[in-house]
Amino acid sequence: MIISVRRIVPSRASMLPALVAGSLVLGASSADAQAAAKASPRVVASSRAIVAANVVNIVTTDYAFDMPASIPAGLTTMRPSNKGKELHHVYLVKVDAGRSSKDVLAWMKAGGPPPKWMRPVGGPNASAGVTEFTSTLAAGSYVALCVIPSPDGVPHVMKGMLKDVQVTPSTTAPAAPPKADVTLTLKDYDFVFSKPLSPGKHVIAVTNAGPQPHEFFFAKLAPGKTPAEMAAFAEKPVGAPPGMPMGGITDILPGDTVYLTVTVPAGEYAFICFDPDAKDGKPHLVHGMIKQISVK
Ligand SMILES: [Cu+2]
Repeated sequence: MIISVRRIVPSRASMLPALVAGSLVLGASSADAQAAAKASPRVVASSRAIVAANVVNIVTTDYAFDMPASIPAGLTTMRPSNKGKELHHVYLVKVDAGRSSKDVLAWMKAGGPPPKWMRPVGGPNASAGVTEFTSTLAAGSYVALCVIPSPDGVPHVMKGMLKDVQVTPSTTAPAAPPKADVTLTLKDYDFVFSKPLSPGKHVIAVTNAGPQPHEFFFAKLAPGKTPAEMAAFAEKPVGAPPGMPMGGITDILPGDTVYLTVTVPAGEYAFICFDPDAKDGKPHLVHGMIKQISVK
């Protein structure tokens, strides 16, 4: 079992502004904040615990999540690594008090519209390498599931790939979100980048402008392969993959913003949303939410 939740302590230089912001959030007086700003970073660090994102390592296998059952609320970075033969993702939903994975599974078996007691909050989409997903988690009950289908067409969740996760209240000041260098807006039905994606490491702020929930999956295309071929493979993974899965995010609701940290080599990429449409149930890619993007 490889399970760890660890807190990354920011460098001293980055700690001070975070503390001042945190003091205000916690309701301290502005005099306190000014005093804190004047104090040495060492004293500040010992007087209040200020942390960056919690890093949660998630190991996926066929068909299970190896991850902590309890994590503290606040800014959270999910770092998935896949030890399975098939691709997996983390589709995280917040559920009302008293609900659990049993209710989610019962709904999935029965079918029908998404229940009101369940709210998707995103998570890292399938990748062959390392993709980090960062968002702020409120305290409450959550369920992680994988809805990627096996070659037999059955989604992994139906093979037992779901897990209850409790997010516990945190007493530490909220950490600031990561600084994004590019923004990706998801909308009905398009992917809009704030600027062209260059080769290298990026922190992408992903916002859903709605009105429907959206996800995105992206893959580096093999030479001569198309986004349509990649989409077909993702829906029915048989034969040689037409590209390398790079990650993305699972469903988020309109108005939500999450962060994706990823390193992209130069090349051609497919960006795809598989979410079922609210009107006709067809995947959003059928409505045009599939795009080829050059990284150069
Ligand atoms: Cu899976």
